[in-house]
Amino acid sequence: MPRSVTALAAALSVMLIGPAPVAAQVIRAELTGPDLVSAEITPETLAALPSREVETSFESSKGPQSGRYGGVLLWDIIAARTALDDDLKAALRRVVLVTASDGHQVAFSIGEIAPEFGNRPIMVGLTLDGAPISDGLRMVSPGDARGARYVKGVVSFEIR
Ligand SMILES: Nc1nc2c(c(=O)[nH]1)N[C@H]1C(S)=C(S)[C@@H](COP(=O)(O)O)O[C@H]1N2
Ligand SMILES: [Mo]
Repeated sequence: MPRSVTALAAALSVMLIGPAPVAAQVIRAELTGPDLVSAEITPETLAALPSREVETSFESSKGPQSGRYGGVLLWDIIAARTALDDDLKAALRRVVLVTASDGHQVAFSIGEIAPEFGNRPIMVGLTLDGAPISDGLRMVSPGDARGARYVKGVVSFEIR
């Protein structure tokens, strides 16, 4: 078939049946930990928890970045899905190891995020400057001077 005919056929099929559907990205991460049935963390399951917004800025290898992230406090997720908040003194030994799809890992400590201790507003981010973050859950670590803990594409939270 001449190229122009092929191009016309392709153009016609887009007009008639629309562009090929792009598979919607499934955004989900697994939360695991001691004495815990594993829980699924998705934008839908997070919608049941209080959301908040925070202005952030950090330094990166690409220069300074700033933005307004919306999301849910990591502490609120842990308090809702585990019993760690029942015995805070014992929980202070623990960390939340966050892993991304590319293998990037960072830890946040329970003492850092617990409201009665560090009270840092570390969040699981769902929006940036009001727009949904479409490529996965993003950690938000307000106050960090550098961006390494703003983990993109989180696939798991392991309380250890
Ligand atoms: N999954 C993943 N998240 C990541 C990184 C990474 O390598 N992998 N790099 C971090 C670092 S070092 C910085 S400075 C910021 C950069 O954020 P940006 O990609 O939005 O500019 O992302 C952070 N999040
Ligand atoms: Mo970075």
